[in-house]
Amino acid sequence: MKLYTYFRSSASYRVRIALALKGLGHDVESVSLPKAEHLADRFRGVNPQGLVPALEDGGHVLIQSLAIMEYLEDRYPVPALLPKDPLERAYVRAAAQVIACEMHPLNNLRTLKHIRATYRLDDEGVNAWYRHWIADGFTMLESYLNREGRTGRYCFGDMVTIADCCLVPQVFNAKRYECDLAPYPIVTRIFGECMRLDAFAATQPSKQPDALA
Ligand SMILES: N[C@@H](CCC(=O)N[C@@H](CS)C(=O)NCC(=O)O)C(=O)O
Repeated sequence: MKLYTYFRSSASYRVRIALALKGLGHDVESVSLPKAEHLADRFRGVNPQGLVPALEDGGHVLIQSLAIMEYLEDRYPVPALLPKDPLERAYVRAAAQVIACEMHPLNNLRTLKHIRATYRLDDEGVNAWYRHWIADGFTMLESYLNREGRTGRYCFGDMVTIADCCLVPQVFNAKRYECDLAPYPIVTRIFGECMRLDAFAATQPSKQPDALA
């Protein structure tokens, strides 16, 4: 397997965690977002969307971190990152999608570049936008996790799932932009629990070879 990744990419971090949890060794190719390598023809040949991550397995290229994690779950089911019960699976997928589908796209690099250029925003304006959508998303996630009452050490009891694989990278992003996380005690507690696990700690942005390069 080969993972196309960038150390600061939270969508890539999700997949790095899932691969680590499942103990799946893989080659790594760094695709630098600041150098716009993701937009070059070479990488668009891998992922026409021009987004990281992408995962090659057995000559097939997979894109979209949620689809990649579901593929890994189907292909390499142990240890499981989704519960068996359909309602429980839907709960875990919903928590993952609040982050990956509602929060992340609004604060993605291309979105930030677009609002900066089109609406002539300065750093302060862009940061305000960023923090707004972090607060909006984490408020939604916190109240969902609270209402469902299914959390334990992690989003789903004491089982690590794809919801945790999404939650941790999003908290990293929020911390990078100095967002106030005090209003989200469940989210931050789960973050702390996950970071005690090697699969989350060893794959974090600052530990990646391209961060150290
Ligand atoms: N929904 C996609 C999002 C992928 C994505 O947006 N990746 C970001 C890095 S986290 C990226 O490549 N951004 C480049 C850009 O916005 O130009 C997924 O989950 O894989």
